[in-house]
Amino acid sequence: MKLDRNTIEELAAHLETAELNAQDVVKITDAHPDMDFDDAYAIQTAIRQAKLARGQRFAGMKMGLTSRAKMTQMGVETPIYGFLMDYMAHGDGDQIQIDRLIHPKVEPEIALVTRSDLRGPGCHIGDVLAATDFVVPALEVIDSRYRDFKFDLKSVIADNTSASRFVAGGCARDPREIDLRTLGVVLEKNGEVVATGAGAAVLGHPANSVAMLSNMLAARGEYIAAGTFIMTGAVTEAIPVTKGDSVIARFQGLGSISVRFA
Ligand code: OOG
Ligand code: MG
Repeated sequence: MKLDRNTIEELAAHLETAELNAQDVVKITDAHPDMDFDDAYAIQTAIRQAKLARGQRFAGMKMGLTSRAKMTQMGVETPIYGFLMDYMAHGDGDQIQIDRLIHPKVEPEIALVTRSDLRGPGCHIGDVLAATDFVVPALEVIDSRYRDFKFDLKSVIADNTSASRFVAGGCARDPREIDLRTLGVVLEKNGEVVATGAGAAVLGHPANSVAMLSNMLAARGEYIAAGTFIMTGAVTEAIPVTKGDSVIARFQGLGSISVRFA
């Protein structure tokens, strides 16, 4: 760690204020070029603690930058993780208020819910499949608090990996019954196909993303508890949305999710 406790708390408050006021800020590594990855996750954790202290509830975990499409789009090379809270959740068919967001983008994701604890290190795809209760499609709305969506890895980790809103919907399926690698995904905006992909885009298999999450958490003495909802990361690049846009994400054999931005 390179930053002291006060600076970590200050940066957490700075980034959370940007989120809650929907006002962008410059990336924090500009003023703190020496900060390291432990500092970045400590800032993210401080944001999570602040939300919990205000009575909001933990709703799950997310992996980010797990596909080549996303790494290329954002110019970063390493998967990262963040957390989800209850107020970020929307239902299938909902309207999402865009005025509360800065410059949102949508991305289709494959999510799962665990039925037993998952602990790294050494967690692999077999452990994840054995611990998975069901797989469910999801749509993430990311909204970087950084100006023009420009950041480096440490800045985006501190900013809770751009987490903003998410929708889980469609059909829940047993991961043993479907091949998550060949599961096709189609993203449509205002009736036009804007991105397509398949589950294998996510680290070869979306369950690998959860194994990686469990191993990354283990490095901090944490684990994935039974019953955790986990989004495994965008299958395609993220697509910007503006007021009035309708979005549908279709998942082969798992149904679809639609939202409108109002
Ligand atoms: C970082 C979050 C990436 C994903 O699914 O890859 C992410 C960003 O692109 O702003 O959530
Ligand atoms: Mg995502």
